[in-house]
Amino acid sequence: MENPPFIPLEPGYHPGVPPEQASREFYDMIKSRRSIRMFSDQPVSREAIEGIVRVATTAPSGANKQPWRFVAVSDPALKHEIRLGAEKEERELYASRASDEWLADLAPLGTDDNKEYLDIAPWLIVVFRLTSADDGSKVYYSEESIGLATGFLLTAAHFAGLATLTHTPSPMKFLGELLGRPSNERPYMLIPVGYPAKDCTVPVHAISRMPLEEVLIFDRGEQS
Ligand code: IYR
Repeated sequence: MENPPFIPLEPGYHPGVPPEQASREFYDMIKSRRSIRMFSDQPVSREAIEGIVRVATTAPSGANKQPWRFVAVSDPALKHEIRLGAEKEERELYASRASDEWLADLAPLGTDDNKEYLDIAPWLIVVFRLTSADDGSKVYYSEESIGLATGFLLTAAHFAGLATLTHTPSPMKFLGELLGRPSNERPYMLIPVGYPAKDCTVPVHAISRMPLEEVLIFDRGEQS
């Protein structure tokens, strides 16, 4: 088989400081990210939304198929339709679909089926995962790819001073129908984007993170 074309790697980003310091600085930026449910109605420009989605599109993906679409909704009537659709599913989730164990795990978050923030946040970004490319060809590792792109988006939003929520109304099929998306697109996440309300609070439960020693293992683990 003929060799595929390659080009020299362009000089990449260099922070100008060693990786130990650069990663600390990045950590100091990202560690304050919180999922919030109390948004301000303060507007966010379309350019800002384009900016964070552009970041998401730089994510790696299986065979570079980029199996994603981002639908950005700011129209109040459409946001309200999304709210009604989400609340319909969530009412059932909280009333009967979720197991007792699930409900107990959610209790410290103080969530319920009221999704007022879907009206209030200036933008709702609906992330869709492609199950096949638009030309009908296959996509690969689309779950991994869409997760990476969404992570990039959340990180970019925080870096840009914007708050987000990783909302997954369950099930999410209604989003594809409401937004008129083709059948090769599966809703993956509904992400309200905006500024926090002045009196925004977050659940204490959601703040702590496991210590590095618990989640990072070098080689086969320290023998002490
Ligand atoms: N989708 C529901 C329930 C919910 C589920 C999990 I797992 C969470 O971390 C938070 C909420 C809701 O949004 O209320």
